[in-house]
Amino acid sequence: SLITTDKQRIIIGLGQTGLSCARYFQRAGVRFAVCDTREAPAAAVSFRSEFPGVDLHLGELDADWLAQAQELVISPGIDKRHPAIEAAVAAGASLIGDIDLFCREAVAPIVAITGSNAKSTVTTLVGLMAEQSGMAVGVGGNIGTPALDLLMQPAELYVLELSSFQLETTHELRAAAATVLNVSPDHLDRYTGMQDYTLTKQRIYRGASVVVANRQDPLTQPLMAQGVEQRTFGLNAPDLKQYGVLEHDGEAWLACGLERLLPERALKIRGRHNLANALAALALADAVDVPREASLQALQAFAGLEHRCQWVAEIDGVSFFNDSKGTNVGATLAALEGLGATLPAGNQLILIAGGVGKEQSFAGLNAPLKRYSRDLVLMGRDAGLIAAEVDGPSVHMAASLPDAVMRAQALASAGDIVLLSPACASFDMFSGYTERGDVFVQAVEGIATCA
Ligand code: UMA
Ligand code: ADP
Repeated sequence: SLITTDKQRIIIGLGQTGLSCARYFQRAGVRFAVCDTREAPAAAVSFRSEFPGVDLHLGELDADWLAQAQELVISPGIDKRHPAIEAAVAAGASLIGDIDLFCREAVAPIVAITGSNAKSTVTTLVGLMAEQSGMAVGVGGNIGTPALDLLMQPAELYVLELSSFQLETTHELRAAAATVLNVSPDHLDRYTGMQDYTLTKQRIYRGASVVVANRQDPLTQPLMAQGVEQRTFGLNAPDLKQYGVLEHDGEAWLACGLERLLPERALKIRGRHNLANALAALALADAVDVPREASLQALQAFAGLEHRCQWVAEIDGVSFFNDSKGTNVGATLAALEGLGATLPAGNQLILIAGGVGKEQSFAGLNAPLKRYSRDLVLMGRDAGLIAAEVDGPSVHMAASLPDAVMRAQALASAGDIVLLSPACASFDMFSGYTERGDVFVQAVEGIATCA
């Protein structure tokens, strides 16, 4: 009927995603409106000048208005359990995300990457591998450029980092290759529990041609039997056609089946966890026919992303590492184990952690802390919660991150490592993990100048 055909799309959320959806609908000549639960989202002013005449509703969501839409396109930062959204859906509105819109349009094959940790590292690597081979590749999603904006450039391949928030509203991705890299507790404030969170991550496998799973993490293995080609990666020796690590002449090699590809020392990225990341990227690139030669070249050239186990300075023999992107226990575990394994005998790793704990249990940190740390420096809102769960190292409470750096430096001796890997979100003290990492680097550089 006339009434249904005249229905508009409503974009919920005026952030990066909402803006990319608005640009997409405008290009497609589709009628749409936008709303945001905030009274004054930062993008409102520029939105009004870029999209004059488009309806923009700010503040409290109105279920009746939402229910009239043909489709609701929800941003990842909004919980779809919002009462007004649930009411609109119950009244018949369909709920989709920007990734659904992207999949309707994208012609080139998609490599889709999720996981609790290492998403950005693996996404960047696969993008660099494809680029090295001369392919026109669009890299985006949770890592930064909203997926729909990638459609504005010609591409032979898309590499998408997808968060669990984005996957919640993704219905049929049909990726050429999809992976869940690892699953450990994160964002549990948005999910009813680990099962809910894991199932959300596994939505990435829907309709995939090749599934890449982590042999050492059962939660990454597709739960539904679906007859798709499965490849695996892991830090143990691989079966035929699988990706893993082979020991040869006392050295660890990246390998595919029995074929040795690169020795560990040829990589610039450090730590065992980065071997797993390299293997996952290779498996994905192989699955979409990026020439192996180009992939291995890109892998050797990659020095890692900022704020991920990044070496900052060595002062009086003490090495400082910035892992501000370690925003959950799983990430901090990987950083502790990855760097701890490189400590000279008798030396310790002093961890700086704390912030917003996102309802995680911190008990998992105890094993590596017992092995590698005599001192632990805590800061931020949930420092007390962490202190209550760890036993082993002496706990030192810091008033700020620069204070934490000073305390850590005072405790450290030559050969030790000081690692910022908070296992927490940063929003109690900083605008985000980038600012937190920058403050850490500044504090370390301050010490370096005094030293
Ligand atoms: N918000 C409201 N009301 C609204 C809409 C948003 O309060 O109506 C709040 C959200 O709760 C959130 C903020 O506004 O605090 C931003 O939310 P958004 O959905 O508008 O975010 P975008 O600007 O569209 O950015 C999103 C991703 N952000 C989130 O998932 C929170 C970006 O990932 C992503 O780069 C971008 O889309 C492009 O795809 C950021 C992120 O923090 C880096 N991701 C989380 C993570 O990595 O852990 C999942
Ligand atoms: P994401 O995009 O998923 O947050 P990043 O590549 O930005 O992932 O890395 C985030 C953090 O995860 C890093 O700071 C590091 O501490 C940790 N990390 C890196 N690789 C792994 C891995 N294979 N397993 C667990 N944690 C990892």
